[in-house]
Amino acid sequence: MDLRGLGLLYNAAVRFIDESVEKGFGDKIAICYRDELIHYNELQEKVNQTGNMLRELGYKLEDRLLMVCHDTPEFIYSFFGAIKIGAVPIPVNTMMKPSDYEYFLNNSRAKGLIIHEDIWEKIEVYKERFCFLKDIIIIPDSESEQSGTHLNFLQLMNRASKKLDAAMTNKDDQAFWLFSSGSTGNPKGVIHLQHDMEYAFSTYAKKILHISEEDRCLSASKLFFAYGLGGGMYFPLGAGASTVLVKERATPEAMFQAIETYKPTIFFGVPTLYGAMIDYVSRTGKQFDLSSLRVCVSAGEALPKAFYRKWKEMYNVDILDGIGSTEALHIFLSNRIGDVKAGSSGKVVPGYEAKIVDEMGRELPPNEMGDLLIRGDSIAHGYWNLHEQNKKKFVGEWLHTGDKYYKDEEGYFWYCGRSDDMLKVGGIWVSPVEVENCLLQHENVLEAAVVSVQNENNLVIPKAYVVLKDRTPSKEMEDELKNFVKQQLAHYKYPRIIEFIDELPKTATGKIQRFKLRELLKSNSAQ
Ligand code: 3UK
Repeated sequence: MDLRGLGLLYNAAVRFIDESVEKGFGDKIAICYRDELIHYNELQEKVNQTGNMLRELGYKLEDRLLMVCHDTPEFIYSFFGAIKIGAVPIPVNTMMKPSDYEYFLNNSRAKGLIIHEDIWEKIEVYKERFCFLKDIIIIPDSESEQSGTHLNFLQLMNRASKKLDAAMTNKDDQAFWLFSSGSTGNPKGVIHLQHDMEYAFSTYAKKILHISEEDRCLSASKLFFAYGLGGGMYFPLGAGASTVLVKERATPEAMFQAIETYKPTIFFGVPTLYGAMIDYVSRTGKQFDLSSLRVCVSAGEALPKAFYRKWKEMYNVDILDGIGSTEALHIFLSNRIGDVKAGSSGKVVPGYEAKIVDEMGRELPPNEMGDLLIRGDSIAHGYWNLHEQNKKKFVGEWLHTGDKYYKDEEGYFWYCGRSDDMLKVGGIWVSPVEVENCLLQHENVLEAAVVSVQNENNLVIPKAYVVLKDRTPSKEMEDELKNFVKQQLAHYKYPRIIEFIDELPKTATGKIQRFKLRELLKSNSAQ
């Protein structure tokens, strides 16, 4: 009996992998990775083998697995293999510090960890602190390698059967979690359901990108980000298209090279990367052939108008700026091919609704700035174990994005900033509190406050105001503090600018008034 036919059962791995094979894409390329080309038939087999490996290890419906994986085919095998047996994969950022993984593991209570070998080597010393962890499954550089006392992903997977029946999940079962950063510094587990990827696919990917089996996608944003998960994985797989995976950091050079080698038709980047790519070309004078691209996407933070124009002039292709979030899963406001208002986030994506409200929740007329709320069926089930925050963030059918926006008379949305203190640096969240707490651990630092400043392209960089204990400010101290943060936290979080001051503005209760520092910045830049 085909249980899928009953209409009750739904499994995202069946939808994104098995159905692609059933639709006749079996001999088409699903994944390009280095010099490997993986066809849909083989992808299906590997996903089944991974699912069987996990089943044999005892994984069942609702069991969680943390994934700390680079962008390699094993990411995709693990993600869909777990989902197919009803287990819940939780891909997380590969650039974090050991204590962050301790938090992810203990907060999620994952029983299993699938991790690339080089990252495991960095966190192995902390393993006694992982309270709920049972299995450590290591992805080695090659199959023959020993993985010590731990499980070897490649050996176990290749031994497992290539046939696998999906678990009896339905559309509202948990499928996967992602972690999203909060202003208090603690990441929140965002629970996504089996139907969420299909919703984002059939709205944004189909109606805005018009993705088809002819396409080939390249995402600079890594797969563990909600943005990269769509662009680099379930958008192309859902359409019978191909994805290009790049394990290395998305530098301008690496991206130009990947575009020339694999000739993608859709490229997903963040504003800082577009800026760096434009800059790279003007600095080196090198020419690249980007003629395979039919559309580029930008998200993560607002795309400066100048980048849109310059890119169009250089490569004659549109960059579609769109806003998405981990909670919404993907992009819900976007510019369209042939309909771009540079500097805006575009219009509402079909399948979503948006409204801008005042503090009382009243909808505002055009051109008035307020809080952006959205509605649509890819919005997460909620945060894991955060009852109070859930009540504020997910209100009825509406998601409070935490962003300030206004809508113009033509229906285009214009980003005006965050309602909290969080910073988006290079498209990735940075919590000012976390960076401040780190600076405070330095023996010479008395007080610290981190705010965002804009660089010459209006992109956000973190700036720290620091009060030193009794040392006089110096360039050496500035460099020392920057290096100190780089060592303690993920690299991208360090303050690019440090200013030493005598005292920080505070409330009567001693809370740092970051808004006063921001005002100070504004008045300084106006002078
Ligand atoms: C900000 C933007 C202005 C905004 C994401 C595409 O960025 C993504 O998810 P995150 O959870 O962050 C969400 C927040 O980032 N933001 C994102 N895009 C834009 N601000 N213009 C933009 N184009 O504050 C939003 O609330 O990391 C992006 C797809 C999936 C995603 N998860």
